[in-house]
Amino acid sequence: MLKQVAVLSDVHGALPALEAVLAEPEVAAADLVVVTGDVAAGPQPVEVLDLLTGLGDRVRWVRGNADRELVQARAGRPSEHDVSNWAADQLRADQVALLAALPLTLTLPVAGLGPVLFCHATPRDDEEVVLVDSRPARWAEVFAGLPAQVRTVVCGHTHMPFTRLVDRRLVVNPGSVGMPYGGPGAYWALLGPGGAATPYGVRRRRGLCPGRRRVGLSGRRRLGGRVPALAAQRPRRAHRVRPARRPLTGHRHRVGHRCKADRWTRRGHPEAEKSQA
Ligand SMILES: [Mn+2]
Repeated sequence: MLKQVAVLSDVHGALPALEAVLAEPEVAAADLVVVTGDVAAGPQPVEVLDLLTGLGDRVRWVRGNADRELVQARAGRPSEHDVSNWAADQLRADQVALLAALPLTLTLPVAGLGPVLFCHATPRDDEEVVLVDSRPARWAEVFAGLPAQVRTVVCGHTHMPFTRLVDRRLVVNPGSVGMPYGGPGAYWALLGPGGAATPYGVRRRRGLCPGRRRVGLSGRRRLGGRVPALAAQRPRRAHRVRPARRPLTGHRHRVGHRCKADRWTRRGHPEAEKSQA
């Protein structure tokens, strides 16, 4: 049974952001780091994969759609994203083999949560989109094949951090380490009781963003069957605003990468519109 699991999603080849998150004391102290996909498609694919593989069995991996696209690009099927084709060309053969062998999902026991399923987009697909305000029927459809004992699902892909109770499950999206949605900062999540003030947190990294905000469930007991306050939707400023260093979002514009989730959310995703109707 794991006590603390740090979840890092959607690193997208952003080495400084990954280094910053790995240096967070709670991440360094976690029993395990789970990387939930889209690790390498970005500006520093080789360095990011080398840093994570260097951590050995402290890291467990799940495949994202962008990781799959790198493998496909190397097999002669180019991605629609130029940055993915560029990143695929940079990778060593052993790194392509690593990405090709990644599983779609991973289930691990975490203290206080039981078996936790980790995936990139959904448990059944690496690129379909569910959002914090997707309808309950949509979530039920997406989770239809899950074992009943899986009460917690962690997914990434949309780069939008949230927690939600739906389909009798706790759903956690840690947001993105390397390509944050909505503002600068590297987002990650910590699962499990004890340690920090929150048993589960989604944070912005101090020093890489204008301020540090802490959002998440507000108490350990809240994971034990009570409905958690969805504080993630109402970020509360926990520290004074500090001057920004170079925002991490800059790399997105330089390399011209824009994932599907980004396009959808920018102009209003059909799923979001439906759920608001
Ligand atoms: Mn992504």
